[in-house]
Amino acid sequence: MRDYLVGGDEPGDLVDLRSDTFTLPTARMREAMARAPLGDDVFEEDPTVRHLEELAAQKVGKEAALFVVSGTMGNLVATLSHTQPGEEVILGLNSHIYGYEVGGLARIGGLMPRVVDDSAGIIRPEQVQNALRDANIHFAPTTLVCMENSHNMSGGRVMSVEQTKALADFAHERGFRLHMDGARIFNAAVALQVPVTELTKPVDSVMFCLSKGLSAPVGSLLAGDRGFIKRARKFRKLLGGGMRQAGVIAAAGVVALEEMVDRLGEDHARAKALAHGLSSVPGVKVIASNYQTNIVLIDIEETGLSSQEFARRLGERQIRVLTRTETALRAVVHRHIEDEDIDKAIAAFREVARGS
Ligand code: TLP
Repeated sequence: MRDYLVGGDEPGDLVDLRSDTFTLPTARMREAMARAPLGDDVFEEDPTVRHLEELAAQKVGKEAALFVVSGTMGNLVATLSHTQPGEEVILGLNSHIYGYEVGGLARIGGLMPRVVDDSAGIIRPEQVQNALRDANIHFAPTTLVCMENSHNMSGGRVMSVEQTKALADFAHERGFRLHMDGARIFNAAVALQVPVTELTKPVDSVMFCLSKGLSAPVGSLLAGDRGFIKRARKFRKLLGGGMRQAGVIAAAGVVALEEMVDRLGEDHARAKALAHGLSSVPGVKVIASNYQTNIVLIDIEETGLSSQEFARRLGERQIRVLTRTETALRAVVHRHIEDEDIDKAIAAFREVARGS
């Protein structure tokens, strides 16, 4: 039994590459959760939540931070706090906010999305420029730009400090704000070997997740200046996200930020090993050949199997992945994936690809 499993958790022989969201809390997280001092966080009286928010703000170089239930809630609260209904938001066609957050931007925010092509994982100032239109009575005014780092749908690609600064400068020159969906911003910082603040300082707000590679069971943070976080706190309440003794879960988040960032490089190294190994499997292609963090996209079209069927056959061999398109799969490496699991996964891909 692997050390992160306690009675009742899933057995350890499964290689679960579906997402880093499947990571279970560490023993130190469970201890911290049991010991955490608590209070009512709607009254801002939970000392553990306050500690987590202060630590988070300091980690990403912002004045303040807000603990939210999920990345989806953090992004929604951010877009609501930056805008008024009826405004236009520029964001990537493949971004999580646009494609995977149930349309909250439009439905709850009353916001008009205008998309640019982020299939390479980045948004350049020229693309935003091309999406802009002159002031005209017909148009919804643009006030916000959203970016994503690392970029999930392109296979975890990263946007550099220079690219982020260029986008932020462009947005600010035009009076727009820039929000970063940094669900995996620590993966990006580790991959780029830069302090995370270099990536987050240029943006007006950043959301990042504790519950992905950092292994906390629940929660994300939204960080920005004090006025922004004050508005965000109100929107979090509106959405039903005012939690009470939330220090129980925030305690795990503190451990996540203090202890789990530096090890992300191990996941990246194993993702590379997986990508290299899969490249040698006939019929299998690793899509984003410059995969940079913990996500690997795999094209299996040449095998003649649909991605659903390929994933099902991998599942029979105790390897779990998600389908990304009809012909592509996604594998995400995280703390529960060890070297032998990478070997097992490559061997299973080989078997399924050759139809044995
Ligand atoms: N991503 C999940 C799924 O929703 C696809 C995953 O397994 O990758 N931003 C980005 C870039 C994300 O990848 C995710 C989650 C979120 C936001 C939302 O976070 P949660 O799941 O906490 O709402």
